[in-house]
Amino acid sequence: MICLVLTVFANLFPAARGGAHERTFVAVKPDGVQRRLVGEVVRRLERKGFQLVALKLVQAPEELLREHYAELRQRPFFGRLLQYMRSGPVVAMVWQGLDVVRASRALIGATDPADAPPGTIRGDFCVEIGKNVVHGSDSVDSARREIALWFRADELLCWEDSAGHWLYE
Ligand code: DAT
Ligand code: MG
Repeated sequence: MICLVLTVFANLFPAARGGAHERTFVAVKPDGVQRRLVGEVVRRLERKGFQLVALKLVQAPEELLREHYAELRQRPFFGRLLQYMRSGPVVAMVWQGLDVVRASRALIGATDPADAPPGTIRGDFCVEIGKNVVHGSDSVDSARREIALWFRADELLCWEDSAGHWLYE
């Protein structure tokens, strides 16, 4: 109930979002699923201290992907990007925590794996921009849009984080 109130409040007042309740959308792309990297991605976000709010294996429909990547539709690689994202199931997730959007982008690394330092997911597990294993929202607003696109409200679970006391002052 408290969680529902917080979610409604955060959606009504975007400036109030954030803090330990900030959320982001992360997806293991088809290459990551095929290469058995789902556990690795989950492990890195978990051990950082973020809280898993939703997770599902999805064969993403083309319409969903067009919407998800709408801002890239004019780019020359758009067709290839859609084909790649439809080439197998993806693992869609929502993670929550302090500055989770920014911090998860840092854990993921630069878009082009060649620019992603070792220690990041893209730096450690891939070589090409067109097969870069994982997606993470780039802002709190994109996160909100992407979460709403990939998940129904009742798929986002609210559960007491017993580690929270040890993670947050
Ligand atoms: P990111 O996934 O780091 O947020 P983005 O939103 O700019 O990067 O692009 C979305 C995806 O599109 C990216 O993960 C891989 C693909 N992509 C981006 N730029 C590309 C390029 N120049 N050539 C091929 N694929 C590209
Ligand atoms: Mg992006």
